[in-house]
Amino acid sequence: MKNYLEILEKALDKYTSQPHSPYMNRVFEAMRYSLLDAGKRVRPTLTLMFAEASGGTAEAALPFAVACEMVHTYSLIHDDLPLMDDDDMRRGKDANHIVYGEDIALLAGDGLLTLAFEICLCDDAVKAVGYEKAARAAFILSKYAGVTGMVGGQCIDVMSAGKITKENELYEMVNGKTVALLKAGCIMGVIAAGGSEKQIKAAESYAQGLGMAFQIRDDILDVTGDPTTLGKNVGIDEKNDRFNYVSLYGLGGAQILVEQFTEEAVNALDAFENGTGCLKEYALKLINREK
Ligand code: GRG
Repeated sequence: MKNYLEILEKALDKYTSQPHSPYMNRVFEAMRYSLLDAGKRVRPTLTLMFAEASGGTAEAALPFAVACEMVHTYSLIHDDLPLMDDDDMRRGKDANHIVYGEDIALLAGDGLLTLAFEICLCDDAVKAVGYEKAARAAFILSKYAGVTGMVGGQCIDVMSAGKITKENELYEMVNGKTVALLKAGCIMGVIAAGGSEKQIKAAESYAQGLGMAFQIRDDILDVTGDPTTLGKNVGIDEKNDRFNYVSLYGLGGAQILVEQFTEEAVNALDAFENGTGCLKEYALKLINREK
């Protein structure tokens, strides 16, 4: 498998290194604190892999991969705030608001969210894929990150605290909170490469399966995981009285679901002619992830 991580780290650094005034230094520092050298980079890695599987290059898809990771990082910063999950550890270090205070953490999240769309439509992106594809990728990112996607999923979570007891409600929440942004990452890769509508649909199906598997594995790790390896606190769902796939099916049943959803993801790859080996390998690797 290519060293996608190295390419991504360099690009994330580059796109947050622009010159800025002394007044803005603090918020840029806070943005970079949560963004750089941290996280598994699952969403942007998928963007690059799908670009290659659709006959394009990882390089051309890089701005969109960066944008997706920025939106993801903003969501983590906001999610850790005392008015949301009130968590003090993220990506192996103090949460953003612990270091920078709640006001700057909020702004760092806002800064990453808006910069993401600037990058989707920046000169590099337009030169690489043209205005039309860049605009379509930005549309996809806003749609899946927004109120009918990730923000909507978070809304279900906030409003239903402790009250979700049915699988269909849980499924809807996970579809928003976790699956939606993974879909954006995968689809943007296909768009950047000029892939077909059939490939866009297949990327969406892959992300559907992978996203469900990813979240259910997350539920398992919230019980069995090691905080040092995970880089975040565990036992959060139990502490917050949250219903999840482990409370519904037990640890063994939940892991079976992880495997079934991963199989669905892998089956969706038939729509691509080449370069799906790494996407298959990646999905299978996540089945037993410990972080
Ligand atoms: C809009 C405020 C707001 C929040 C959005 C995504 C989200 C909702 C909250 C984050 C908390 C959470 C547990 C979300 C589920 C998705 C998930 C498993 C996130 C963690 O993703 P990883 O494991 O994290 O890819 P790293 O740090 O590796 O990037």
